[in-house]
Amino acid sequence: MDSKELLRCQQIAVSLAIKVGQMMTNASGESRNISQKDSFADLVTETDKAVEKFLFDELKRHFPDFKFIGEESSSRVGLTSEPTWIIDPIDGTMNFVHTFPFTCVSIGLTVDKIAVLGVVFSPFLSKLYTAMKGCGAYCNGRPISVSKNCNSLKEALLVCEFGNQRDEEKRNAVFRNLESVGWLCHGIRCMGSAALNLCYVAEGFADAYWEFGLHVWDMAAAAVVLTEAGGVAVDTKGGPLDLTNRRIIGACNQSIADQLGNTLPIHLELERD
Ligand code: LIP
Repeated sequence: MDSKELLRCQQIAVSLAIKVGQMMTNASGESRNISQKDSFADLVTETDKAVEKFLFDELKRHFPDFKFIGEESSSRVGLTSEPTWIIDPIDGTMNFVHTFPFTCVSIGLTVDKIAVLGVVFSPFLSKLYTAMKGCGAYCNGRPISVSKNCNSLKEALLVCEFGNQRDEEKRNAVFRNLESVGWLCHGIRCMGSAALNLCYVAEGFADAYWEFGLHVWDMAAAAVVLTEAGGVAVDTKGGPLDLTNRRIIGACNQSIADQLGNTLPIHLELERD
């Protein structure tokens, strides 16, 4: 895909994300018609579904030949090399349900299974993150950069998530990893949106984030924001990020990513997307 086409993709994704922001704020405070998915802590609201339909319809109109993956409608992800829009209509649904403002819409585009464009918009935080491969990362139109002076876990503010699975293997992994890393760093925050966590590392507010159990739609868009802000998005065991293998370390630099990955005692192997 050439840069002109990528720019057109970004312009359309941004205009749609802003419209989605309006849908999210309009729904806030109203009954959200909530249902459970895989566990009592894995929820979907009427707004998630409405946003996903809106984005699919609009993007299909502009890009009829592209493929589409969305959290609420793609049972088997099957990421291919084709240009693919990857949508999380509301990332941080649990926050949305509770009116905790750390929630966003996430629109990513992959080509050859690599994320090349990311648009992440949080209407409640008034933050619009945008990035295209090779063109830098921006928040509300201003360039952003990862933190520059963090060289050891001892000086790092970290972000992680409990996630929304509740099985014993996952619970054990979360607590053992937290216990191993938690006392070695400046602090740990768990805020409930994978996409915004990655964007906060991109903006230099935190130094690294890790999670096991997330999906391609939680990370595709924001991984571009992070890498374009000078950070790294990698597999927890090291090596390149695989968008379909359900785990990520996003960090301000490779050394912090390696230190974090080497400190985590459990690297969950989950069924791939
Ligand atoms: C959620 C994430 C959250 C993570 C959960 C889940 P959803 O996305 O952003 O941070 O811990 O595993 O993936 O379901 O709100 O789109």
